[in-house]
Parts: sequence; structure tokens; C-alpha cells
Amino acid sequence: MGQSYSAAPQVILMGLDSAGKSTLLARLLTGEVMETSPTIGFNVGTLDLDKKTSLTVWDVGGQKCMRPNWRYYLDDCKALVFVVDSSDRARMPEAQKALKKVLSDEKLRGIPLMVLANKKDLAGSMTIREISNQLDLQAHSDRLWEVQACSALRGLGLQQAFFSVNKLIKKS
Ligand code: G3D
Repeated sequence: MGQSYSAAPQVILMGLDSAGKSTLLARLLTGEVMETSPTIGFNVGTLDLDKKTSLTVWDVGGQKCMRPNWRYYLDDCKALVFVVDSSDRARMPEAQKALKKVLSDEKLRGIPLMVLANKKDLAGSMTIREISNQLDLQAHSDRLWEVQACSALRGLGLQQAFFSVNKLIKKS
């Protein structure tokens, strides 16, 4: 666990329930996930990309993202990472709606978006293009966005994705 949450840029992890956020955070932080108290209900950890670069990653939950208090975490948010289950076509409209709602928050104006197309290990998972279309990402021309495929379960593509998140933060 890093020494200070406030020193590293804050990244918020969101997505529908079962998208794979907890698995992803646990994998990314290699066992360093800190469970916050049930009243807060969020997981947080610091990801060290290299000796000089760290990101503080907050998992604010799936259903929980609709709770009023998650908005307080947006104050210092430098990037939003939205996780989708790329094998679940049926829930893409719901994911699209949730993403649109989150991005409409004034506090997130202009901040970059990384969509993680998780569960790429599953046969028949959607392509990046399909996911971009389903989430209507072209509509978000007012911010930098990117989609990357990963498998939280297998630990594939995660480190690369967060290096890209860091690049997006620097560019924006
Ligand atoms: P959440 O925190 O977004 O709600 P979880 O999601 O991390 O709890 O994951 C939900 C389920 O998806 C879990 O399975 C988990 O193992 C699985 N999962 C997460 N990431 C991947 C992945 O990359 N590939 C595959 N195949 N499965 C994944 P269970 O069975 O425990 O519900």
C-alpha cells in the first residue's frame, strides 16, 4: 500500500455490478486492496506504475455508484476507469446509461475516460469497436477516451491499461 493517497493522482473505478471491478483491483494491487469500513464501502489502493509514478485507485462499486456519497470522491478525480463485462451484450444498454449519467456530473467535465473491456478471455466477447458503439463513446468528443481489452481474472492487459490511463491524465 502506498504511503499517501493524496500524493498520487486519483482514479475512480466504476462499472455495473459483476463487471469485474473487485477482481481487477485485487489483481492490480497484488493483494494490497484495503477494505474500507462498511459505512464507506469502497475499496482503495495505490498502484505503483514505476518508481516515480503512482495512481490511487478507488473502487466505488456498481450499485453503489448510484449512492449519493460517491460524488464526494469525484473532487480530486483525474480519470474515470469504467469497467464493462465484454461478454455480456444484454447489459450494454444499462452500462451505457450508467456511464452517461456519471459523465454528466459537472465534477467530471473534461476528465479522461478509460473503458476497460474486461473478461476478454471469454469466447465471443465483444470487440473494442463494438463496445465503443454500444457505449456511444463518439458522443463524448469533449474528453479524451480510450477502450482497452483486459482480463482481470487472468491478469491480462491491466498494467498496460493503467499506463495508458496515466498518459491520458498527462495529456488532458
Ligand atoms: P464487481 O466487483 O464488478 O461486482 P467481481 O465484479 O470482481 O466481483 O466479478 C464478478 C464475477 O466475474 C466473478 O465471478 C469474477 O471471478 C468474474 N470475473 C472478473 N473478471 C473476470 C475476467 O476477466 N474473466 C472472467 N472469465 N471472469 C471474470 P463469480 O463467479 O465469483 O461471480
